[in-house]
Amino acid sequence: MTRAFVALGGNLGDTRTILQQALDALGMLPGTRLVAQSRFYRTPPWGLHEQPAFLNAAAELDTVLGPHELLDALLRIERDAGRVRDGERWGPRTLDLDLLHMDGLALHDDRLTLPHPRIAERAFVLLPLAELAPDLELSGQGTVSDLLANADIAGCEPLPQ
Ligand code: PH2
Ligand code: MG
Ligand code: MG
Repeated sequence: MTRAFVALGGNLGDTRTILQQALDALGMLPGTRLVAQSRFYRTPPWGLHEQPAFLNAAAELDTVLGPHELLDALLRIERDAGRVRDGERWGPRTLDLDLLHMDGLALHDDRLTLPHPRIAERAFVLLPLAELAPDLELSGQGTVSDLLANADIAGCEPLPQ
């Protein structure tokens, strides 16, 4: 069993429903348990500004899946939510699931880098992740709460529950 963290995001369609369905789908993966989910945050678009605001969240999983099996599962859940991958980099999307970290694992290949290399610069990842794992050490980057203390969280707000 490995502890894993996944970032969820989207800004096309009924994102609140899409994110909750994705969280449920994560918990139903083979050999996988959804340990915790963060609140949902409304966040200003990062990278490409002329697009609707995003909703972002994070999930904590226990899984027997290996990193590439889990990645394949995330891509399948994205496709099931109607994600099309012909759009712009950083452009609008119905559902984005990014594997952030798996306990004890550092790897880099053509499909996957762990920990995810761009967590430190993204408040929309750090805010929900800090609810689940403030003391998590992202090898080479620092702890989640240290990174959040240096992040620009302007415009990021939790949705009323
Ligand atoms: N995802 C992107 C690009 N920009 N901005 C926010 N606020 N949230 C996201 O999830 C996001 C983004 C590409 O994956
Ligand atoms: Mg992403
Ligand atoms: Mg992605």
